[in-house]
Amino acid sequence: MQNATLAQLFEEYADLLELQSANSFRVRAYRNAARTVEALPQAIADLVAQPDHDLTRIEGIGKDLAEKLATAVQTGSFPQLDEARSQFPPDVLKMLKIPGLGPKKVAALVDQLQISTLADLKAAAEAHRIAELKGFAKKTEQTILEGLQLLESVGKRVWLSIAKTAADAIVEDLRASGTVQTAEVAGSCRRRRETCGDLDVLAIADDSTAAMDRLAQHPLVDKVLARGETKQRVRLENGLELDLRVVRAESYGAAMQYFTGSKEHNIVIRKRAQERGLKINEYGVFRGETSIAGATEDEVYAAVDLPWIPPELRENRGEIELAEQGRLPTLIEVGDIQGDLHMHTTATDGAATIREMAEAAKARGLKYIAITDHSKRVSMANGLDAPRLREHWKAIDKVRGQVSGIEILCGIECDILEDATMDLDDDVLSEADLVIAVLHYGLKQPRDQIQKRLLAAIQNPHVDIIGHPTGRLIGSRPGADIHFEEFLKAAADYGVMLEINANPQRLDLDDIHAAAAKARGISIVIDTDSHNVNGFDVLPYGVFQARRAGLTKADVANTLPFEEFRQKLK
Ligand code: DGT
Ligand code: CA
Ligand code: CA
Repeated sequence: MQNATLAQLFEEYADLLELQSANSFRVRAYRNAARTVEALPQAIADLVAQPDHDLTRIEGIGKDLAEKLATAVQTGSFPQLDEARSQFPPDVLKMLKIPGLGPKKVAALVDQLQISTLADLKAAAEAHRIAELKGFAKKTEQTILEGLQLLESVGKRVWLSIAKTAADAIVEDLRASGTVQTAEVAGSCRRRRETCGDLDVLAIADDSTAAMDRLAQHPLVDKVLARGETKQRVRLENGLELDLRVVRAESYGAAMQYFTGSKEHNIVIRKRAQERGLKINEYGVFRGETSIAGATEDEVYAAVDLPWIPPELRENRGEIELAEQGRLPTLIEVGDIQGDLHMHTTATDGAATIREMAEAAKARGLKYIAITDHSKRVSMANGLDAPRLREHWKAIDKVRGQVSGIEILCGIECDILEDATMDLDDDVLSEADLVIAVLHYGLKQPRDQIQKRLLAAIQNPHVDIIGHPTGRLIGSRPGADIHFEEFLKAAADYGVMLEINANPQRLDLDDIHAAAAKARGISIVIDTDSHNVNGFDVLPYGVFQARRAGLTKADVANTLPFEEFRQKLK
């Protein structure tokens, strides 16, 4: 159990005491305890693990607190907290987080309106039953409804694009402010996981005050949730929470390594340290009391006889073995991508013309693109039938003469229909330079039917790529139920490429399946699926997912020069 988790228990206990109208001196004592615990450099759990530990030797920890801490480390809670919890409905603590709802008001809502869940609270506010209570204003109902909305977004994982955009802005501001020597994001965001639960930012500074003040003032920061000597937790206006940890230069590499995680990766690294008679933590690598590494991650990995491991691979999925054998892949980089094979124009649901898309792609350094508008089944996107598609290709051919320095392929994103036939006939598909086949409808069909559809597309002599194979939308729509082994085997047998769709909501294939595709020698393409000229900007997210899959430049077909890429098309 981490100190931060222990601190949360004491905060919770203080909240519950307040709800019970306990003596304010007692409440404050537990809030102070939470802060003390949070700010401690050594892990309480480690201290408690020592046979002759005495927590009261730590300044600010008395006998009562020491006992509760030891119990909490061992059991995850302490009896007084359990007792207090049992007196209130579980949602009550969440109600306290709503701005404007202090313990007195929440207690009144529970007692007088028998509110026990957030749903009850919402219903009461909407029915204007709250304004009728003594001490409540009409305005409070509105505040409550807004607060409930915010609560819904808190604690939810967000797409990497949202997390990383916020983290980058904050890190850049800290660096530019001169309050830190350097700052970087760690955690899942640095590992480029497809979603982030919260943000973890590390900074070097001798004095944390200025950096923390700066963060508190940042326009993206909505509220400071907690502040200690070296750590500050804030809530961003989008509901995402961010931890800033200020460390010394000599610990920076160790802290980066520790807080980048993943936890699973770190467990193995820590074990390697133990095997070498070393101890590793967020402050450094130690032999006895002596620090032998900590300033850089290179040093930390070297101390356990490993080369530096790219953060995207740190999931304990075999990267440590590869590192040990000197076989870590040289991961693909955004700059390796030369072409983009999936995009839309005004012919269907895109916002830009063929020419605008071609020029925007060229401006971003791409050497070739495929225009792949929808086929007719996607009627709400004005999908193309054969005659319109042939006209569209003529228009593309015309743009080829107008925009130099970029090759443009006449493509189509063709639906694989629910009955496992293709939305367009073979004769028109045979005229395409490039065909992406996709599932859009009937994603919930039984596995056998989904499989039949995918296999039919793979076996179609004109299909080059299966686009966003599962059809999932991260956090909102599960993907189709695919028998992956069979699917990958067929793609390999028929030489069909598989897409990593770079749209941060899709990232489809995901890291695990892209790694499995690589293992079968399948070529991957990373596409943006752009619907406007700014759509190209999501490319890095596709590359991040490819890196998490361990893909190199050689594994990704659209890193090839145009002529070589064209050789791969049917
Ligand atoms: P998230 O926030 O859920 O997207 O995922 P992470 O990986 O960012 O996790 P987070 O924010 O809880 O912690 C950041 C890193 O700190 C995590 O990847 C590894 C490290 N860490 C956190 N808790 C522990 C722990 O109990 N033991 C160890 N060894 N490392 C931990
Ligand atoms: Ca995190
Ligand atoms: Ca965190």
